[in-house]
Amino acid sequence: MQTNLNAKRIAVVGLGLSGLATVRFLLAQGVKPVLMDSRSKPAGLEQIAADKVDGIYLGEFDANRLAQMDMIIVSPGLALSHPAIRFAKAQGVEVIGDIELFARFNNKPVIAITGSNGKSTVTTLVAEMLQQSGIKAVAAGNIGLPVLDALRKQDAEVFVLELSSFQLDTTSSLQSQASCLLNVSADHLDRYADMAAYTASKQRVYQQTTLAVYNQADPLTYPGTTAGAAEPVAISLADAAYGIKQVKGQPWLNVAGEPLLPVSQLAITGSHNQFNALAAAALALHAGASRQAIARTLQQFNGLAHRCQLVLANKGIRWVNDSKATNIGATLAAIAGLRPDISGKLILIAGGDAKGADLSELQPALQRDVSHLITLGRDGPAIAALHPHAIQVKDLTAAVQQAAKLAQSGDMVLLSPACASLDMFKSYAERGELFAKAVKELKA
Ligand code: UMA
Ligand code: ADP
Repeated sequence: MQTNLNAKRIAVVGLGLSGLATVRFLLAQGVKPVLMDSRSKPAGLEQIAADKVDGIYLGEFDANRLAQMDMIIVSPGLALSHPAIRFAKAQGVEVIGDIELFARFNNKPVIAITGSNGKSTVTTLVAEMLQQSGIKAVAAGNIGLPVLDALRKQDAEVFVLELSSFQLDTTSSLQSQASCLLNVSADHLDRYADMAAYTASKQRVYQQTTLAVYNQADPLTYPGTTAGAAEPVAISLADAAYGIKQVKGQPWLNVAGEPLLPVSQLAITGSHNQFNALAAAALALHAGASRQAIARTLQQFNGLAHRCQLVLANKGIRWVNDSKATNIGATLAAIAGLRPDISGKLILIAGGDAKGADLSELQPALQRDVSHLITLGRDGPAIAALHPHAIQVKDLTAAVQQAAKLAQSGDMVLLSPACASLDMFKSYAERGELFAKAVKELKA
């Protein structure tokens, strides 16, 4: 599907990574868009020559100006409930996101991946499995590379897209060869009215797909009416076509009904990562990857930075950076995945911006598995209230110093915040880097 954008009045609202990529794409199409951002100085705006566009408006959005457009391309970081955007929509202006624009121009196969947790891991695995099979796969979307920048890569043969719920909300014509909803747990409840609305947004990944990969253990991922006639494929940690099978007393990954690899040969750890490996294998196999390449990738890929990453092992104490755990589900997965492997105490550092989540879901795991809890940030006190031995500290360096006082040989100190970082840091990556730095300074 190709849309004729010429002669359309188009506004790009939000000038972050994806907004700037959208502007570049529109300019290449011969369109002069109107640019808007609520910030007074969005980073990177200097890359756009002001005389090439039809005006740059910073600060509060002008609803009347937006209402004069034919189309608004809105950034994922902006809520569609913003009064100016709602007003323009009510006047008949088409409101889409960069993924929708990509979908209207792309003619290559797409693999689409969403879920509350595990998206980046699965997206990276699928792209790697395809590349190791000699297929030029490009990973893009929420993982970092804006899809409209990816679209310019002429030699790409398959796009592997990580999609957030925000991106799915503004997408309606994306066709995918295979899609996957990994899991649904509370996240972004500051943007959605309730879990039902958030789940409905995630389910949109199954629109216009041929293979719907879902999580047998999570009914919220079951392909519903949006999946139409797509073939459903269940991923499970039980004995199943895509599951874990005992072969001569050893657990193996079973892929398409055949044992592929002993679990002990997986380079990533934790049961959540066995699940991720199986989901990635199902998607990659459908897109043409070979079983050998899938197995090789799983033997080699040892995880992305800031996801349950060992920063330092010193004096028998392991320091683990899971800064990417920005919601409760990710922290629960880290605790469940790592606890069996700890001989001593688990000391958890958590807190930040909980994005409106009900933090009490953390309580059973905190009380059962965590010996000491150190909290920080805006919602730190609410997490601290769930544990008898919790200490709220002023910043991450103080958290690391406090953990050092408590830790002994055999213990693990885990940064897995269950919260976004934005109340104290630029990003989860900055938070993770600062943690690693503070830990290494302890040793010095
Ligand atoms: N912002 C404003 N005013 C504006 C526009 C944006 O204050 O007018 C703020 C937003 O509230 C947000 C920040 O600026 O805090 C960035 O927002 P954006 O929409 O401009 O984001 P981009 O830089 O385009 O990055 C987006 C994704 N970000 C979000 O969805 C918030 C990136 O995912 C993605 O990698 C990138 O597009 C390329 O596709 C990041 C993310 O945090 C990793 N995603 C969320 C998550 O994973 O939980 C959904
Ligand atoms: P996303 O891109 O969805 O944020 P990542 O692969 O970056 O996912 O992992 C984010 C966090 O979620 C990490 O803390 C990781 O340990 C945890 N995680 C990864 N896969 C899963 C899964 N399948 N279920 C629950 N948690 C997971």
